[in-house]
Amino acid sequence: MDEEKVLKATSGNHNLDNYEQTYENFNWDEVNKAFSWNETGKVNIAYEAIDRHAENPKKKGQVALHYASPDREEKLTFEDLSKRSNQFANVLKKKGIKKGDRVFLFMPRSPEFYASFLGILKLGAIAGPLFEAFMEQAVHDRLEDSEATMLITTPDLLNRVPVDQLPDLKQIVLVGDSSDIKDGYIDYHQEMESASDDFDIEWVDLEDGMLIHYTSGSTGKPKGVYHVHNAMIQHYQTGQWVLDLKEGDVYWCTADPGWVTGTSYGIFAPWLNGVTNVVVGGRFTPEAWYGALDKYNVTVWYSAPTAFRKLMSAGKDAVQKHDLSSVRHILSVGEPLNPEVIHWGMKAFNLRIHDTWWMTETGAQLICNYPSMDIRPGSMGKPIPGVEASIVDDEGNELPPNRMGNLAIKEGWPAMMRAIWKRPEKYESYFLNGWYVSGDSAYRDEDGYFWFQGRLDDVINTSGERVGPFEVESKLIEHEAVSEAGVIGKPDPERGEIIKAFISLNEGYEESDELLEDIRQFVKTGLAGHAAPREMEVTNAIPKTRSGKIMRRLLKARELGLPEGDTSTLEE
Ligand code: 6R9
Repeated sequence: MDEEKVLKATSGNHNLDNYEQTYENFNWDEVNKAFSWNETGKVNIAYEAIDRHAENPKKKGQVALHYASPDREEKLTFEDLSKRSNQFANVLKKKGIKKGDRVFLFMPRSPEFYASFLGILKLGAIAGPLFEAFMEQAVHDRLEDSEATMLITTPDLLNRVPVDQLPDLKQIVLVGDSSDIKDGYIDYHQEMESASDDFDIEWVDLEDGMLIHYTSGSTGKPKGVYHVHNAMIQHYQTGQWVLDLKEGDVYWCTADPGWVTGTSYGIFAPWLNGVTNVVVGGRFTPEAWYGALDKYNVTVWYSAPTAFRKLMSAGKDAVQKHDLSSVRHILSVGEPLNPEVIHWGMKAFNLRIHDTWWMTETGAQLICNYPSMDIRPGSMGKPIPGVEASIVDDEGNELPPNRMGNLAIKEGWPAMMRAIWKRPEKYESYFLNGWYVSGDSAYRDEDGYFWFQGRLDDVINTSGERVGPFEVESKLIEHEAVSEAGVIGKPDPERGEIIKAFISLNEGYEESDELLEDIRQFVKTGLAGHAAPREMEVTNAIPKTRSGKIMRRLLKARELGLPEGDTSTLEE
């Protein structure tokens, strides 16, 4: 490695001060000592995250949540959050919700979101957070597959919930003004007013479910990735090692809880560590984001390359208006972190940006850069202690350094998903020879640093959102003018990838700018804004396999002018 390119470890008092030594000696059982379940055998992640601090006279008055959106600002202490989530758990109990039931949340980030989410967990039910940007089809697929019996949403979003097509969905809680709440719906604020703030928490088993995150694959409907309370062991520990959280920190994770980053690291890691958490609602603007760092004196900041790239392109003026000196540690996740973004971070903050790699399925961080470690820009870092990572071939055999292959993790880390909801064969398909095979390709250098190469399947990563081409194609062909569609991710300097759609038109339709825009809008309103293709090309030959599968790999190769590879299965 060219020494000039390395960003040296930072000095100071870090929670993980000797990576190599800790890696050698660490055992997950040690983490149990941080929690009372070690003695009581009783577990609930919401207790460990919130109530434990609310019971502590020194912690209960500390701000747990600083909430800020353009039209609302609020702060809640650990005691406030404990009480509000108790109230909501009582509301759920009164409405007949039981342990194991799926309760979904489809609403913007707000104090009510966090109280509801924690209340669901306190009752032992399973929470399913959905992006507020989802449109009708996306909402339908997730509620149908999970057989959710209750949904918490807002009056504004209700028209995207196809209630009549969801036989399991029995109750809807609306968070909004009483005047907007029609008969037949549960009024959140009214119920909360009369609910007790005392609740006998449901003690569960470490292996009991708490959360389902839907994520897209390259084929088929989105998958329900199922997580259990045991994940807290890793959320807590990576909060220490990777986020380097300490007493007195103010932490901001910019991710929405519809994405796993917004739950594992937007809820659990900071609160399990008793740290003040900042949540910023509303749209991204450089002004709002720099403003939040400044106003709340954020010390530890977790975001994504797509956001850093936007801040980078906003230029110096935006930075200089703010005092960002409180920030001491910055992290990134979701896509490869470009070296030039790391270099921008050095200029704007005089800090290194620490890349972290993990997935919805892994539940928590696995391969990371640590403050006490040299950073090689472009590398995802090294596995956390307690986790074995490797590069394997398609048979599950480990490959030597510098060989590209499947990025794989030895089965059995604490936060690993425990199922794909109702699809055991899908779950099994992730594992090979004792390895969890991630679907990413990567290599490991001689010194143990991992380098990301790309997705092996066709999943598109646009501005940090994972979009399954299949979902977009399905929506495209629902448009009356579209007969066939093939969707790929096309490399883009700002968004990582953009969605490009190849479509063929039904007879009687002529290509025009208006028609293409109409089709784009159709996807946007039917699926989600981020799922709408930014580029579209009309073609009468979408390559498919003999069994009828669209060959996205081939579309992409042609688009990028790369060799076409094996086309033996191509339909003539
Ligand atoms: C947490 C999260 C997972 C996929 C993953 C990979 C990509 C995530 C990355 C990264 C390069 C990183 N990814 N972190 N690629 N460098 N540091 O992102 O979960 O939405 O399930 O996406 O994202 O391709 O396989 P999820």
